[in-house]
Amino acid sequence: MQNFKAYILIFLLIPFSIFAEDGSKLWLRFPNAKNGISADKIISKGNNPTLEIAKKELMNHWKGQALELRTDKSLKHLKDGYTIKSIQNRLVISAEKEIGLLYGVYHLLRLQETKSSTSNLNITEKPSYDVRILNHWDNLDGTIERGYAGYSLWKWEDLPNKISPRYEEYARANASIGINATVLNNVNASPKILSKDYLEKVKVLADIFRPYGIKVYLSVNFSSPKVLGGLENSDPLNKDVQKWWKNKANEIYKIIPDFGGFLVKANSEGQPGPQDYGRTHADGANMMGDVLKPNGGIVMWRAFVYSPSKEDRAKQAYLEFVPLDGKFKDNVIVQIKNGPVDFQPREAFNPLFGALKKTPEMVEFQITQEYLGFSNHLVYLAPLFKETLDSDTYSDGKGSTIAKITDGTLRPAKLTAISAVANIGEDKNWTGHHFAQANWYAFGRLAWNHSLSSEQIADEWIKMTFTYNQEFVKPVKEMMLSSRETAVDYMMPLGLHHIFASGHHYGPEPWGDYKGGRPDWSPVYYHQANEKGLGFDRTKSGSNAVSQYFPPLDNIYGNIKTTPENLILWFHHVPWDYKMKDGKTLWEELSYKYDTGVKNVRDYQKTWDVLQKFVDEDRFKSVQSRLKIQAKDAVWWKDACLLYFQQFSKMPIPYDIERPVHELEDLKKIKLNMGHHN
Ligand code: BDP
Repeated sequence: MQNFKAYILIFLLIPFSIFAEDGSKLWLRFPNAKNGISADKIISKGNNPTLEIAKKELMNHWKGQALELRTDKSLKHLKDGYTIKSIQNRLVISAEKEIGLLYGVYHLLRLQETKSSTSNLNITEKPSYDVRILNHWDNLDGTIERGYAGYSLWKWEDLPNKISPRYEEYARANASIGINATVLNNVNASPKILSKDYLEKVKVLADIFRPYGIKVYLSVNFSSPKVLGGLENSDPLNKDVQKWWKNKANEIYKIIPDFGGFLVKANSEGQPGPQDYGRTHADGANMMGDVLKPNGGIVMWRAFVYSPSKEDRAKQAYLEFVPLDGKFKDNVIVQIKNGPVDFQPREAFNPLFGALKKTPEMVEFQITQEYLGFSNHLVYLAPLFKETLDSDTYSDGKGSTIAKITDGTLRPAKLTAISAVANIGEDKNWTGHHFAQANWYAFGRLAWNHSLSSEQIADEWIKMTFTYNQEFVKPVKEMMLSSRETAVDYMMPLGLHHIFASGHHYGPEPWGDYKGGRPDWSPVYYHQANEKGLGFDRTKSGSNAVSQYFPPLDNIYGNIKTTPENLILWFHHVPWDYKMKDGKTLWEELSYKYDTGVKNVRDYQKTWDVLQKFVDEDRFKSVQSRLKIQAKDAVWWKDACLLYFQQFSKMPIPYDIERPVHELEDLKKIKLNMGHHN
């Protein structure tokens, strides 16, 4: 009888353990059972909730040697970091704080899961940035701006009473890759988030995240004093307004003593801000800095500002912020998108990096694939993140990379930070596409250590998420590493940008013009195609955006011969018959790039299909069907762009390139119903 029951149990469990792979475990795919080491093999002092989590993780999952977890005040210089050392017959993890110990435990588990050696360890880890933060663009009604993995994880209606188990899973996943901060709500912020009711809900999340080392921040609406507080205006120099923010900050800190601070989108895309009252960004940011300062909070003030003016959109943030350099309080950080336009598949880096010499700067990346095929396309973003971080701005001489400007190396800063817009939603696998999990993972790993290579990060992720079998790891890694360039090729090669369908930004719409709309939201503004050529002239003869770069970059980008070809159409209006470095004309080069993009996606389909035996059925099929969409979309992009641009180049599509399968007129009729304003 006993046996019989056991059989039934096994029978019931088998389908779940072998076949049901919904991706919900992310890269933390340890078996559920407690099969780690026993409590007596872990030496530690004190009882602290974070330490308890660290011990629990070890007891559930660590199959190696006995351990000691040791807090050590002399390790303060490592910040949230830790050391792991093999000492005689045990492993000793030391850190200044308990959170460092937890990070050390996840490091060990990563070594175990990737089948790396855990003997003779002598590891020292120190994070590249102090604040490693996700920005959720989640609205209070449960929708997510630019979210492609379902509705928001935050169930505002249910909070503060009903608590989803996913809140803690979310915290654990972030802690496992070193993310230590989160902005819960959309930068297009509802003033309601600061109401008492909502703060009580936020408190519940903050309490759950705290033992995992994660601090909560909020996006705030600049008009909150007026809209929520009923004041006459929200002028930052109005004493009543200042008092309102002070009281609000105090109220928040009473409820959430370790509250991180505010993220602010002001005077951008219709959001209110200090300029509504003739004040500057510094006036607005400093007022908020002042009220948060007594409790150690910070302000992340976004530099993503532009308005429909005659000025090249790519120049506007620089023009507004450079004159304010040195005017910001010391707990204000200017948060700058990687490129000067908007999270395009490839942009030149944002010239504001390095240009603010007396103001701390931080990068904002976008993990959610607003401009990269949503959760349908497989695009591994570590190479994009690295491209930005490794860009040399020359601001303080050669070697002034964006990483070194923002991590405190070149500009000693009180606090350093790095952020990214999350791709997380309530989908079972969190991110829609299984491979989009890798982008969340990669952001966390790079925020912790920006010198890791894209390859190293992909390698870890694949092994932990799928299998460490090299027959799988190698081809999947190649696919991931080339995937960003592939997307650039089939969408916007050679520095083309923002030729997306307006509003949803999913498919191509190079014909999109601004009749009745805003020029700076229209593809023709960005590609400038005409009989002569293609591309945006940002040299001296054009918008002169090149002048915003430090020498020698201003000259390098200002000269068509020295501009890297992957940005040539970003900086120049290039004649159709211009000879590229490989001898092809611009038109031919463009055609081949689109074709390469399509071919690569077809190759990814083959790569994936032969790997079927290594992957559970659910995840295999899910990725396979999305690759089909990606392949179709790539052809759609290629046909739309080549057929449209051909009207200007009047040149034939090179002979050995696959013929278009669409009519331009049919493609122009496609109207996806995906909503959104710009
Ligand atoms: C753009 C998005 C828009 C955001 C805006 C921002 O299209 O939805 O609100 O950026 O970052 O990429 O504020």
